Amino acid sequence: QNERMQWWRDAHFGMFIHWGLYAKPAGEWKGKEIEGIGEWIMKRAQIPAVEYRQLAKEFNPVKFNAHDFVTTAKNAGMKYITITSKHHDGFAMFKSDASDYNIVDATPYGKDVIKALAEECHKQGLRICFYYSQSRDWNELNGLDNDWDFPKERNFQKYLDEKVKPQLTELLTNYGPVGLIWFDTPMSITKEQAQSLKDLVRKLQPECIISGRLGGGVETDYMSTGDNVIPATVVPGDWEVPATLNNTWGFKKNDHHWKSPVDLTRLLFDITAKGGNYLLNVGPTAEGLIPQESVDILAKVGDWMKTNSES
Ligand code: JFZ
Repeated sequence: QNERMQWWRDAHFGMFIHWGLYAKPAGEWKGKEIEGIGEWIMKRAQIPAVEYRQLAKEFNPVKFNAHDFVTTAKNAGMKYITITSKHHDGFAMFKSDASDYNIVDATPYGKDVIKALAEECHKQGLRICFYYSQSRDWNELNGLDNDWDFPKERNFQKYLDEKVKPQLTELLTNYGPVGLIWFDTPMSITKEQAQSLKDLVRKLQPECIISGRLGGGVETDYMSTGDNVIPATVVPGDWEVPATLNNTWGFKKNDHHWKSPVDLTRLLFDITAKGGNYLLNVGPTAEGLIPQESVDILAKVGDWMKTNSES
């Protein structure tokens, strides 16, 4: 446990990346602005899965450059990157044999961005980590939480066996050493089901950390606070604050509510002083760019830390 956690405790600061098909509508569906966080647009607008899937046919992030992503993180002082390998919409940002609803098989782009990012992280000395939505999957008959397309009766175990476990196996086999798996919104996962996911991660990569949102009451390696929630006092143990730079995780073209570099620097010190890690999010566009505002803000956070730690 201690050995597995050491790099993470030393890291303090990481980059969260929410990137997927939802970057294409960017908060707007059929000319209407959809309220709420960008990556939830499918549910918020109750978009039928057959319709949402069409987004893949237009997803072509030709401006994506793994080197730029990792450099942006590194210059901000971040030591790890946690990227959405599959969010609640069910679309995999990596090549998957378990489901052809993935960036290589279903888009004109046809390249595995997770692979490019993992390789670049290994090269630049950052840890690559994967967010994976294990319960919610709005694209699958047997995944949880799509009640506008699919009947209430579902075989969640079948979804776990046929999609989640094979994809976790791919993620933990094809991309070298993985820093951690960030599970999310466990919903009705049972203890046995959660334990079987934990066992799988441990079997494939014993050094891989497991985040706090696995579910089923199963013990994980560290706790996540509520999103953007900072505890009032020093908290013992290992914990992390996942936080947004504006008011969304996934890209929304009309969200310009950016936090200032000085506020972010204060938050970073506040969190680390209380013993936690700060996982700060960027939401790349459908073209594959981290929004310029985010890049500029992170550069200033990095500058601030550098100038104040020298001399
Ligand atoms: C989840 C996701 O639904 C969301 O899209 C995003 O990925 C975020 C990082 O995680 O949302 C949550 C999950 C847990 C809490 C709040 C939002 N929580 O425990 O307070």
